[in-house]
Amino acid sequence: MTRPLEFTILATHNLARASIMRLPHGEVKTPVYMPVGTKGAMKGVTYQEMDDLGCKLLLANTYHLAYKPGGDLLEKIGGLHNFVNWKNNILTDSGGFQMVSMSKLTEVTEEGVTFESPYDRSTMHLRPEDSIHTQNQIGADIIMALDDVVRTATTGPRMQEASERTTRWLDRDIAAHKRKHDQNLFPIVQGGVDPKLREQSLNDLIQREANGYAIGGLAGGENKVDFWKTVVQCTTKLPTNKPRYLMGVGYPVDIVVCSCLGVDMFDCVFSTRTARFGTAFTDHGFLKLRNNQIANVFEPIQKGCQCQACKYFTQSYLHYLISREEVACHIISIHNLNYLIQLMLNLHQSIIDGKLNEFVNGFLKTWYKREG
Ligand code: PRF
Ligand code: ZN
Repeated sequence: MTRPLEFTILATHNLARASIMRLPHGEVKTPVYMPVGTKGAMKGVTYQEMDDLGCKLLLANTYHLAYKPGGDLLEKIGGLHNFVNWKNNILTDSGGFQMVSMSKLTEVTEEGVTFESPYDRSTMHLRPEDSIHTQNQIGADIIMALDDVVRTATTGPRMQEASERTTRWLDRDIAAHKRKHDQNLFPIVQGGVDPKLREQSLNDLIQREANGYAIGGLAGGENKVDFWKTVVQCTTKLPTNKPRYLMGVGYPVDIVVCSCLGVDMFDCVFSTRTARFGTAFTDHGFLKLRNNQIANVFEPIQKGCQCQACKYFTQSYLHYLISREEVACHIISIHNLNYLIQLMLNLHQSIIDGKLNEFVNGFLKTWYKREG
C-alpha cells in the first residue's frame, strides 16, 4: 500500500528544512502556515480567495463539524472537500484542544471527553474512536489523534496522566482508523514543558511509526525559553524524514524562529482574528489600523505587497472603513493571510538558496526596528 504522504527534503540549514509534502490533494511546500477555517469556512474569506492566495492546506475542526453539519451529512456528500468545494488539502484537528479552550464545559475520563455544547447545552461524547470516525467521514488529508490536552502550566500527576493517556488513546485511534490508504493520522507529542514527560511521549509515539508528527501542548502561556527548549527537544528527536507540525503557533516571529528549529507546519487563528480587530502584519511588525494617526497615511499597509488590500487601498481608507463596514475585516484578513503565505514561501526559498541566515537577519531587523 502506498502512503498518502510523501515528504521530500530539498535542502536543509542546520535544523531547518525546505521540503515538498505530497498529499492526496496536491503538493505543499514547507515550512507551511495553515490558515484556520474552524467550522468549514474561513471567517470573512472565501475558498476561492484562499486558492488565489496560493493556500494549499487548510485546517478545520472536528468538534465543530461533528456538531454541525455532522459527520453523516459530510460523508453522504463525499467529505468536506466536496461540501465546501475546496480542491486543495485539508487537515482536521481532533477536538482535543477544545478540552482546554472550553474547559468549563468538558469532562475527561479514560473513556473519552464529554463536552457540553455552548450553543444549546446538549452533550457530545468524544472518545478516540468517535473522533477518528468523524474525521474519516470528513475525509481530510491529515487527521489528528485525540489527545488529552491540559493547560501548559499544569504540573505533576495530572500532566503525566494526560501525556500517558494521549499514548493510550493513540492506540485506540490507530485501531479505529479506516482510511489509512488516503488519510494520514498524526500523533501529538504531549508532556508540557517537562523534559522527562516529553521524552517519554516522544519515545512512545515514534515507536508507532506515523507518517508525520505534531508537537502539542505549547503556545499556552509558558515562558519563551521553555517553549523553545521543548520545540528543540522534539525536533531533534522526531524522525528527520517525516513532517513536524507545531500546533497553535502563528506569530510571525515564532514561525520564523521555529522553522529555523526544524518545524515544518504551523497553524493559528491569530492572523485572521487580529485582522478582525484591525491589526495588520507588516515587515515592520504589527500595524494597528484603528490608531487615529493612520487617518493621515495615504499609503498601502505594506509597500510592494501584491494582495488586493495593498493594491487598491490606503491605510487612511481602511482606518475610516474599519469602524463602519465589515468588509474592512475581510480586506485586512486577506492581507494578513497573504503576508504569512508569502513569508513561508520566502523561508522555503531561502533555505533552498542557502540564504536562511540573511533572510532571518533581514526579517528580525525590520520587524523590531523602532520608527523614526
Ligand atoms: N492539541 C490539539 N490541538 C491543538 C493543540 C494541542 O495540544 C494546541 C497547542 N496548544 C493547539 N491546537 N489537538
Ligand atoms: Zn497586502
